[in-house]
Amino acid sequence: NDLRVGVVGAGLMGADHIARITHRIAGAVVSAVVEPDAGRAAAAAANAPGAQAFARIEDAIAADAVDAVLIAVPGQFHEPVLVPALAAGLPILCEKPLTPDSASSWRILELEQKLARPHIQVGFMRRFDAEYQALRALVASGDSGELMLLRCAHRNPSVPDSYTQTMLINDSVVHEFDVVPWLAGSPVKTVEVKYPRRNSLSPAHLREPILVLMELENGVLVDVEMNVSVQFGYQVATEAVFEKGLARIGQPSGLQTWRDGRFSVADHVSFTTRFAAAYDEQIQRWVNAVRAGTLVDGPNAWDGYRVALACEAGVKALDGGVIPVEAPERPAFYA
Ligand code: ISE
Repeated sequence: NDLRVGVVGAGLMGADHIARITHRIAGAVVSAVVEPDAGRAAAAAANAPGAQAFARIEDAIAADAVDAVLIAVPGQFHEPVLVPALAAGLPILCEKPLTPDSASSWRILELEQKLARPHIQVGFMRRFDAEYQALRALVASGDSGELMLLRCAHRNPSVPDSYTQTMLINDSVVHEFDVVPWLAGSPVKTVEVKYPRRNSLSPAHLREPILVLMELENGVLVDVEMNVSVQFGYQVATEAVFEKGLARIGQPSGLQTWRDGRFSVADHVSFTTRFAAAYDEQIQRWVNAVRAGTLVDGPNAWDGYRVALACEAGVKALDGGVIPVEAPERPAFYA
């Protein structure tokens, strides 16, 4: 039987996941779309034939319309969906972040631990990108010697006016706070933020780009250029510096053209295409895990909590200083 997925939120990511599940994922259907905005709900319904529409997750659960929940509303609305979904014992794929801060993430961990096993996977899709996986395997193999530095670029063409200064950390660098420890096999110990000259093309209320410096427990140093007004397109790239060599991921790999005396390579303009294959892999593996009864195959709520702690340090670091990241003991439940 196909897994009946209820998608909560039919905005940019929700609509993308609805189309993905309907057209590209095996073993699952979108059985419910939970979206109070009628226009968005109608637009999403076109990609989810047969899905029921609900205004609230509680109604979808009461109607027994879903076997699993995919949460794609903005982060500040995750907790009110996670709570009833956990109470109903449903498996959950929750878009990043788990919740907006560590206190609310901790509350979710406490609720989840009442169940027999972890039910929440967090949508840090970079872990499913083939190049990120290859780089992680290279680090783990030791073939190039020890990893010493990671140089990360995270560039968005532009952001809407609703994007605030703290979102540089909570909405964007949040991805590096998940994927860097996963790549390097070591948690973030401290965070610092430096400001280069401001981009005059940034929205007036933003001071960016920023340079985020992380020191990991194992001594690896990481710099992240977080730039949300780079204009030309969307780019997420990493260079890893090892004792015996270098590795690079995220280079433009689109159509190459030669014309009028110029050579060019197509690059992405949005994360929806840059990470399309990673999103597909993430959702397919989650669906497989839920159908197999293991429920989670990727970053879990504990990872989401650790990222929330790193983000809190990152937000403090926006005001200066080298800020330590809290390092709590992992409950056996998440081992
Ligand atoms: C957005 O919310 C994402 O998750 C993207 O992956 C990231 O690149 C972007 O900066 C965020 O705003």
